[in-house]
Amino acid sequence: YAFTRALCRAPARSAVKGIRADGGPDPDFYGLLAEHEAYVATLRDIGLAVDVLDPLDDFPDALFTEDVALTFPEGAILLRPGAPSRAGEVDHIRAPLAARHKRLLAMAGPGFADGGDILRLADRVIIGLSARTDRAGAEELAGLLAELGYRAVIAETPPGVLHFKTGCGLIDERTILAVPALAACPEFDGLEVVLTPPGEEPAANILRVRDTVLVGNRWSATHALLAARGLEARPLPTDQIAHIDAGLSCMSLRW
Ligand code: CIR
Repeated sequence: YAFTRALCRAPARSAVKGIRADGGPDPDFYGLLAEHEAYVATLRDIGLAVDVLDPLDDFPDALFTEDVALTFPEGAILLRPGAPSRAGEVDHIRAPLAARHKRLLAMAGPGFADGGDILRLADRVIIGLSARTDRAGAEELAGLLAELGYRAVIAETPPGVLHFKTGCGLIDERTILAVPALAACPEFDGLEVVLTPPGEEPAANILRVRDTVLVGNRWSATHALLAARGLEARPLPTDQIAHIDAGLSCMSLRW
């Protein structure tokens, strides 16, 4: 999480039609825009150089740049997002990543993987299987990660959780915040697992950036828990992006 750069994409008007599992109401466009702007401003305030790509009206979910690629100081990997409506987003992130990374690898398929299912730890990368990331995709990705020097392990995402990181996020190198359904995840071996406070399961998608942890502003018990551990926790609004099943990690690629 010692990032220096991030790549985001401004929400298109079509973002209000982004995918949601529960068929709930559309978010408010201006509210969504404000949440995205607050997020970008916060990353910049923490010290990251953030580039914001132009909105893509044909791809409502394209503001969630995290899902279409993985980025590391050593290079980037283009993924194959598991939702058919998101597959075309990859073509639009290829050139921006090629301009910013010396090495650009790409999944060839036939499997799928979403960046929201990938959690990078100090010594390994967890790939969570989900409705978006299948075993063939996870195995291909593990091979590409090895080319960049990263060891991967494959984990299960609990049923009903969209992405692996919908249910967990890094507090620090040795500590993870997770929903109770992930408490016994074997791939968390060697880490301290801190559970989300009751009723605050959606808070699990925190984002550690340098010395700061971004947390949804609705989750006061989670904020208190992080602050009690001596962390600088910054609350950010996420109510509108939550309408389309997103949280804080989804809105950027970081390296
Ligand atoms: C989707 O279903 O793909 C978007 N509506 C939300 C993506 C959230 N991304 C993430 O958790 N990394």
